[in-house]
Amino acid sequence: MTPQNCTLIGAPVQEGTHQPGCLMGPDAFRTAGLAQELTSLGHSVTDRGNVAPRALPPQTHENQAIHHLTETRAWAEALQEAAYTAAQSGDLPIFLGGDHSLSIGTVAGVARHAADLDQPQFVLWLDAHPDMHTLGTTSSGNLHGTPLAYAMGVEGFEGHYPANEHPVDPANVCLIGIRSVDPAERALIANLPVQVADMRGIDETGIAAPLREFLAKVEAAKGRLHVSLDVDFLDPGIASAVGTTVPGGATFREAHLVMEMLHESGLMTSLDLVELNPFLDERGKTARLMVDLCGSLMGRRVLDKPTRSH
Ligand code: B3U
Ligand code: MN
Ligand code: MN
Repeated sequence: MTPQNCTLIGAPVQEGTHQPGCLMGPDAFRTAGLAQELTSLGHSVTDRGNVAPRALPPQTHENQAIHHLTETRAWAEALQEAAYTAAQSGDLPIFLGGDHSLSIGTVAGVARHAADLDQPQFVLWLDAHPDMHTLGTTSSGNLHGTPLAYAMGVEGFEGHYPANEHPVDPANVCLIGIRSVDPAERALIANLPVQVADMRGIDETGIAAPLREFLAKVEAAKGRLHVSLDVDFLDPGIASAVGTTVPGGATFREAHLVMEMLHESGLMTSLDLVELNPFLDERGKTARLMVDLCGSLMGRRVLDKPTRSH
């Protein structure tokens, strides 16, 4: 295993949701021993502390449901810059959320670096939700429901979110774990060449097949891979510390398998850990599970020989 230099970047953003608590996410990851887990696997870790949002003048949108638009943009600008700088260093940036609106900044930031390198940017979205609303379609007004649409350059953010200079090609996006989709997102998915593995498909083929297919595409294109892991990708029975629990999520074993396959691919170049709400956690159980999954993602394995017999 190649040791990596991991950079932890805290993004205590919670304005993208209605429920307070994600603000405590970065410190919960630290308390649950993320850095220690990574160093025990031979990696080096630099914790850069938390990013602070920019100060911006107030802005509004005609969709009255939207809340915290100014704050979301302020975080997006700061995180885009932080992500770009971290990616340029050549280290592995790990963004500690914070709700999923932080990916408005992180994906655009790493994609800017991929464009500098003239490599295609790929995104793996591990989530119960597609997070593909625009400012015009969100009815909850929770902007954590918008980052993937923005990342792909979908229209509907102009003048409100930062200009997205390097949108990710929808053909380079894969969503796994999807089981709660709003009508506007359904329409968008139908019209875009994104790869989607919903739970119905996963039940039929297993979780490895769609991931293997996607990783093969990333490898063939010599792409860079951003992984965005939402706690609600996991089944609420094993991960309850999240604002929107959706039944029927990834099991403990499915989630570890995804992490192990990602590690074996050697393709991941940046990572978001989002939507952990420590205020809803039971004695840090979900935080510790997320750290445990990061262990598998970064090289912890059951045996020191290939698992498969063929
Ligand atoms: N699609 C719904 C629900 C949702 C999206 N992301 C989360 N929940 N975590 C919405 O509010 O946009
Ligand atoms: Mn999400
Ligand atoms: Mn979600």
